[in-house]
Amino acid sequence: TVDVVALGESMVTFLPSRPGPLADVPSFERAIGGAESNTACVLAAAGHSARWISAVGRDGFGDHLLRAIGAYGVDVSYVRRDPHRPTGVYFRTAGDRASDAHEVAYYRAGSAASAMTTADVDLETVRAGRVLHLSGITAALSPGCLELMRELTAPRPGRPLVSFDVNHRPGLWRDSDAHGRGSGPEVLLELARGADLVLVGDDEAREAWGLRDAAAVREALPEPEILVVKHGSHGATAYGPHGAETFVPSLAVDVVAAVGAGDAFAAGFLSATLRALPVRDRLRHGHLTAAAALTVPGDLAAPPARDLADRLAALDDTAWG
Ligand code: KDG
Repeated sequence: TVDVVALGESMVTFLPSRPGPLADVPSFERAIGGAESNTACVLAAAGHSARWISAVGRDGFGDHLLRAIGAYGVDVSYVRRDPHRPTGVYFRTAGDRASDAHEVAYYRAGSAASAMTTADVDLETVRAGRVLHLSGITAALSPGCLELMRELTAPRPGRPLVSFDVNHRPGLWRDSDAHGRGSGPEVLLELARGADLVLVGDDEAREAWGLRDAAAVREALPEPEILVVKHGSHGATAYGPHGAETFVPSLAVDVVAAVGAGDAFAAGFLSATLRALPVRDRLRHGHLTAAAALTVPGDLAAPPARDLADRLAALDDTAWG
């Protein structure tokens, strides 16, 4: 059995050659992005078996994504090639380091991945791992993708551990009501309720659901066995069964770009979950892996070597702030 299956859209990402607003950036460098494949890449780099399921166009960008994600050791053999629709791409600015306010320009409407449905994705393959990692981005892509997300988060005997990173992207939900999908926040809450592990930023919870603190998020989301609320550079709190609550501070690093840090955090947390480590260590592995992503301009950074990460995670509380 493969450790982790991640399903979601990946895009060729264009990173700016210099800071500033999109209107002023003269050139971009090609990289790869996609929250779920980012998590799969980091897990594969950390020594886990990982599979990414999606669709890409029969175009050069699709070739590049398969090659680049495959090069991390992720199994890309189940990614569908769509002869009629293109691979999605997006451009972004470097943003300002402190607030990570960056501009994003997506060119993904009508993409191959947005056309995924329960009918053309092999659900057995999607459910074949120990963990199925999903994110709220997929639900925003199209009615068909939303239906797929509902199917994968529905209760089902013997299903893998379903991990759901809320990833609220307001820009992708703009016309959702008009398309009969409900509002983004409503849908994200509904999907989160069906997952076993939910990861959410306190900023997202505030923006999407108007929930002011982590305890309020747990109250609104009592169903998942584990709920992780991330407090940015401050730390993260995990809520477990029977009211268990564990807070672990973040590592202090000089942030280069925050994009991809959430995906890396998920990978570190999942890696430690797959190894059945205690919750405190899962959070610590999340922070260690996120720190690697925070200190590079792109989404993806190599995670710390497992031995080193285990040693750092085992340090006593004083070393962890
Ligand atoms: O988490 C990083 C992602 O935001 C990025 O890679 C692009 O998947 C992406 C999205 O839809 O925003």
